[in-house]
Amino acid sequence: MSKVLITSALPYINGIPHLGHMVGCLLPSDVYARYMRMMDNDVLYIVGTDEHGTTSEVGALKAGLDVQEYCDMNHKRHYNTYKDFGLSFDCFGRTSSEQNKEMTYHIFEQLDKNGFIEERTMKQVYSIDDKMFLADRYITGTCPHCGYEKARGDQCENCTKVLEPTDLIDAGSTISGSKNLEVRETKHLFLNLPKIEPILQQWLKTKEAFWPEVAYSIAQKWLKEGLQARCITRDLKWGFPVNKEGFEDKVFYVWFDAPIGYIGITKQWADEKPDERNWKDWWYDVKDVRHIEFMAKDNVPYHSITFPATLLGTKEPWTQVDYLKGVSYLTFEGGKFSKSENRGVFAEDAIKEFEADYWRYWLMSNIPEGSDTSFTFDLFASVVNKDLNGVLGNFVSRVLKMTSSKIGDTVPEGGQLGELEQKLIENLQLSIKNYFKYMNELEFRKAFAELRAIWVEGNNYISEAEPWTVIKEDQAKAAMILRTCINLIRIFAILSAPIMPKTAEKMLAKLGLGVDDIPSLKDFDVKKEIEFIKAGQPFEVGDMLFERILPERVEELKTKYGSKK
Ligand code: B3M
Ligand code: ZN
Repeated sequence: MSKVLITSALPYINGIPHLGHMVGCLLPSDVYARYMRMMDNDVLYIVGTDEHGTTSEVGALKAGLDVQEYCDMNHKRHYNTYKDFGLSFDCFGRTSSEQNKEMTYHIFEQLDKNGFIEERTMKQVYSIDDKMFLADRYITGTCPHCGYEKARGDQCENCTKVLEPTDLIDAGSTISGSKNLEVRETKHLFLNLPKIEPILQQWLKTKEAFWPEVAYSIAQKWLKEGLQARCITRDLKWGFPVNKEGFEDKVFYVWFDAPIGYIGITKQWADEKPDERNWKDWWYDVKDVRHIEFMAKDNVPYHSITFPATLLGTKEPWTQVDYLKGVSYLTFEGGKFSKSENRGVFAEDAIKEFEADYWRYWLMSNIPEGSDTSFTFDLFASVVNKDLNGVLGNFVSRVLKMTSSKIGDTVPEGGQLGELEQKLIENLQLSIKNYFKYMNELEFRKAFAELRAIWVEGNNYISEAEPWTVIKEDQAKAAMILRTCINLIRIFAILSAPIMPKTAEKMLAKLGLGVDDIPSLKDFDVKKEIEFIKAGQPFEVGDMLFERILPERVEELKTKYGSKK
């Protein structure tokens, strides 16, 4: 059994997750975690909320709560949403935990001891009207590199270049809108990235063959531009107070302790059962762990450069990322999701419209792996109607209804697999091999196109085998065909479980089976599985698996979620 450590980027506590967040890191990490478990790996899947920074302070202020209360409340809200979406994390932790504080302090001390931390007096933007230093994302202005007018003080979303707030042209406070800003001097701590660069370069070389193009090229682009020391402290109240003399009134920058959060959350998980679990088995001086990280593309520089450099700078044997899945953006009808403009589908609302598996399937089979992808209700409805209701749902209901009406409510007896079934097995063997290959390579679009092709095989088979005609002359043969189709339902359920866990459960339940009956995928052999369910097993026709989304409903949804204004 291999150990696979899976982490999703930790969503900001103040953000309301929309479909873009779901597909950017949360869903792919879950689908992969489920698949890796089914492949018999020892999986640890970590998610949690990223809680520090000005955004939380401002969010709490707006909500009229203190920051801790605000974070407690939102942490639960995030947790519930992700549970509703079927995320199967082992721990949903928090970057503000005591465990993470301990890790952050330790890592900082090591960096400092090794000479990678330096003090600098710097100029920082102070908002006179807001009476506070404005951190990073609370300053917007024009990007000096690409001219984008809404660039944030920490990074330009448009060209992905990392910025210092003072780089921005015509900057203003996003809290009050005030341009009454002045630059004041303040003392801060910096992570000396140029000094760590040689070890980082060496480490990065070992990753070229393993990282997807998107991630590796972003990392290389960053290196080419030249690394600069990064400020890792802030003049804020909410955060971990800096554990260094003279800096106690400052806190660590949110991006310093956020990725350390993966380790901190693992410790939270281990602390729940100290006799059984040890965080070090996953993070410290271990050779048998493969670490896969999932994130949206704007997070790639931090995870391919800053965080690895932070860990390398400790000169301790930390587990580093082995594969970094960077995902492009999902847009909403070609534009941005915006809560304030009531535009786009947010995860909490999505689940009230359709069960999680509708979204899981659409998002994962359309995941923006290459360029950005646009969500539209027309596309959504067309995929649900064609793939889920049409190809998969229709097959299941057709097979069970036909068997029930022509023979009865138990799996029919008689006949033996013939030539057509051999051909079916061969086709499935090939498609399943490809499906597993793409899943192993984290090529989700290709994987789910293959899954769909597997369902199509079932439809092709029944059309060709024509049990409704055969039954008139050869009862036994018709029974064998329908039995084979019922076995296909089980096979489809098993293979669909990583992307549509609830649907898989429903399909199995129709056949009197539960999720515990799902076999390992490791030695999955269609030849054996196609005859797994024997004659005599009772089944239930039940409801259709998926509803059809009618044009009127599509129009309603478009109006409700701001597709048309
Ligand atoms: N919260 C940024 C984001 O959600 C940040 C990720 C932290 S991962 C350690 O885009
Ligand atoms: Zn830019």
